[in-house]
Amino acid sequence: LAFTAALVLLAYLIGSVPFAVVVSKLMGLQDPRSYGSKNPGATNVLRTGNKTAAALTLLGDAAKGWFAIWLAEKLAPGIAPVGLALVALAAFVGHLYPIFLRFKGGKGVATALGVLVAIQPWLAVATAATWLIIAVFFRYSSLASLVAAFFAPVYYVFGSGLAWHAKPALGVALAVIGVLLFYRHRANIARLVQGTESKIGGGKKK
Ligand code: NKO
Repeated sequence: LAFTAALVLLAYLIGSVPFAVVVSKLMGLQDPRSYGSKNPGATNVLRTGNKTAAALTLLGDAAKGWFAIWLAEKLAPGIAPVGLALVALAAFVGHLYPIFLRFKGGKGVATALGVLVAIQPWLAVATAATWLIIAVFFRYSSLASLVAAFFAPVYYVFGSGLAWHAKPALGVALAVIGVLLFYRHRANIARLVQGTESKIGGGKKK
């Protein structure tokens, strides 16, 4: 149990690494917390116009979600599903409330994607495809994230959740992640309702 607690703490620290801030600093860009939505995330970094920086942010923030779970499975082979679910949640919460940014982090979309990759690659593919379809049609990153966050637990239940190897704890973790994701997007939701949310590639639409 102490070992599982250590893995959860480790996952939180890994999730806390803010790639939007790190990548921006390394590439000589402004701190993403100072412009646009002020969010340290791939979408906001894209508002600088630097697609490479945005892609690296997405990759880094997703990789840490995947890595935290991969590492836990490596260090504790046969870890109980509940333990793994807590590790997944810890990595995600680390991104939202990172110790390295005085607990003011991002919205967790990319990190959740990394968690999905570690849990079930096909689930990640289906959820990312959902994100992409909404993003292409509506041009709102936040809306795409919200729709994807809604469907990820649904896909899990209708996919592996109903199978013989079902791990209910992971399904619950995904649902909690989805709820937190909505909570972190509440300003975006207000802007979407008011019609003032900024579109992908559309510059600033006020
Ligand atoms: O700056 O407030 P903003 O407009 O930036 O940003 C809103 C945005 C914040 O998120 C990001 C990360 C963008 C990642 C894009 C690719 C994600 C594709 C897969 C989505 C997976 C969702 C997982 C849900 C699990 C429950 O939203």
